[in-house]
Amino acid sequence: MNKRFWSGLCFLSLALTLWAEDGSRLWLRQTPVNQASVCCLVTSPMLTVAREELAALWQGGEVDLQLCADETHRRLGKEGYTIRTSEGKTVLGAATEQGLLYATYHLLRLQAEGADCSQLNIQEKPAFDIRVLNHWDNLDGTIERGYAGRSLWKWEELTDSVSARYREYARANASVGINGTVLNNVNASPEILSEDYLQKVRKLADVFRPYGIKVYLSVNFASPMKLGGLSTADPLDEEVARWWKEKVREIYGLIPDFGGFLVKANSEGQPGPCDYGRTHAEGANMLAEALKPYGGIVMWRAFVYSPSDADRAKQAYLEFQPLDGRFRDNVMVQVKNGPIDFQPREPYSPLFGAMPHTPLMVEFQITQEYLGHSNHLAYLATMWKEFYRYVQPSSLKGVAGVVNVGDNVNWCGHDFAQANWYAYGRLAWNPDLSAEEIAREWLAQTFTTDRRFVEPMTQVMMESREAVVDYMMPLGLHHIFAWGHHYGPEPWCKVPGARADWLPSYYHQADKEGLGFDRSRTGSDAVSQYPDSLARVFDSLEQCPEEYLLWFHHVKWSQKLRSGRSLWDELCYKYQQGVDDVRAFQRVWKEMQPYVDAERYQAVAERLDIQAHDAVWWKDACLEYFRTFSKQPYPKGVEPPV
Ligand code: GCW
Repeated sequence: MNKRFWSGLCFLSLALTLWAEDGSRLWLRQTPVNQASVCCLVTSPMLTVAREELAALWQGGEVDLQLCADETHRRLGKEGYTIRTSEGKTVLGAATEQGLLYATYHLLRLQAEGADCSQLNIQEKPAFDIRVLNHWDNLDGTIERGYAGRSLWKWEELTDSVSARYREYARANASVGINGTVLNNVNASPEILSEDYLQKVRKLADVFRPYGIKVYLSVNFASPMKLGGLSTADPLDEEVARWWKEKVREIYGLIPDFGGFLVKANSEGQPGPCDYGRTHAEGANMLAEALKPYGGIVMWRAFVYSPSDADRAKQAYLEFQPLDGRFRDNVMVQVKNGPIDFQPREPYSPLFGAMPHTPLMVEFQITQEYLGHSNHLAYLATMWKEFYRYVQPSSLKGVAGVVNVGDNVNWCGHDFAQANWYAYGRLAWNPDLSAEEIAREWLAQTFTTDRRFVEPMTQVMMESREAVVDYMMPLGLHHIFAWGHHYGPEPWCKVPGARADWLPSYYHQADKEGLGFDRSRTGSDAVSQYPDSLARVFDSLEQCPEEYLLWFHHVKWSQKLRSGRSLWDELCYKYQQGVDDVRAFQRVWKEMQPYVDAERYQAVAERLDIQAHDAVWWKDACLEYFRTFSKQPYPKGVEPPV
């Protein structure tokens, strides 16, 4: 067979690969043109990555990578950078290699979006030093709350075989400025600290290093007992402290730039310092001391809810706020964005702002545990921006995102779920970016720069999370999910022997008078955990933002809301609105067919069908159930269940 035949075949298979679009390339879809001339006087693994990316993809002529020690670049810190056009060349400058890597991805992003790159003058610096992903991946390959296949980490193949996806994963993260990853579930197996697993972790760290990604591990607080054979894990026991110091020394011997530990302690059955009558601070500080000489940190989660009968929304605050100022400086307390648990909508957790002497991190959930898993299109940047309306980014040291990736070909299950991974990274770098501009840039890179696609789909993305709130839990309702899997509705759920605060009736409090959890001053008084000015607003039935109404108040069915409708009617309209919105998304998507490859078009269309079906399911189930209390008919314009 001759050469022409083979090259024809190669061309055909390339064309087929491009045509059979599989979503695996995420937002990094530029085709190599190999025409840039890249100048960089220093060599290192990280700069090799930057240079190769530019050499392959950049189409704007000569580009210069410069390590700079001047005042401007020193002020931009260890990850900031500049991008300038100077004498016809594009010059990337930074005080560090990592800065140059980020500058590289910034420049390539501009090109991919179709921006004018001929006169650039950019200065960037991340808002937070710590921008990490949290994987809830178990060592057996399953993922807690993961909806995109099994874990990316093929522990059984490591260290012999290193999957090519590890590099792609690191590249995707670096392209949006994520600089760390916690590899394993916070419900942590002690095994992760065994010699065997640490060798595997080291392999991953080696792949991630040139992309500026540090590796962290979740640790089980009882590891000294379960792995080390000690009789206690009491943080004040000298032998326990020594065990951790030894373990940390071993880790840094393998991974010199290891990031540190993430700990879920005394929460949902996990061991912790309180088992020995010690505080969270005592537990965290013991680990922090072991990590300190190496520059490592402890991220100590505040997701706790004691079996006390206080309103669950108050419990993390009650347990952690009194510990303010008692943590070592390399401990970050990691607080979920809301006081309960990643609901479609929650007010922010009152711990933010209440621990001024403790470095805090916010934990967001990128994986859609409570937002339709990877079946529903829900763009979450709008939710995270809502958090920043109340919480100053400058009051935080870092951000963590419970990520949605698995080993599915398209990483996240739903093609649009990739946008949440992307947006998480972009907002971790700069929380001032708008959700809308992030949606636009993601769409342009992931699908097409054609405005006829980008504009309507930006609109869909921007409305999508509110639609989910409307068809699942409007007006401040929360946690009326089906038991365990948290996918569908189950406001009526009863599980004999279950904790009251694990049952939906605890949260919705429906009765013949009305609906909602009374957290006002005359109720559970959760409002008082907020700063005075806000506490007053949340406390008042008239002033409370309606999106939080049933979170803070038990409201009469007949109560008139701002629309002039009664609570019951408004509730019905909101559920209907959610359903109508998803139907509108379906219609828009149909019109997008000419701009999208067949495979992704079909995949998204199928998921929108599921979402539309689920929206009706939620509406019917919730309204029929609440109607047993309200005893009212469906108002005009709201479809009764069939
Ligand atoms: O959201 C809840 C989840 C648990 C999770 C826990 C946590 C990892 O339902 O699956 O456990 O929160 O954040 O620790």
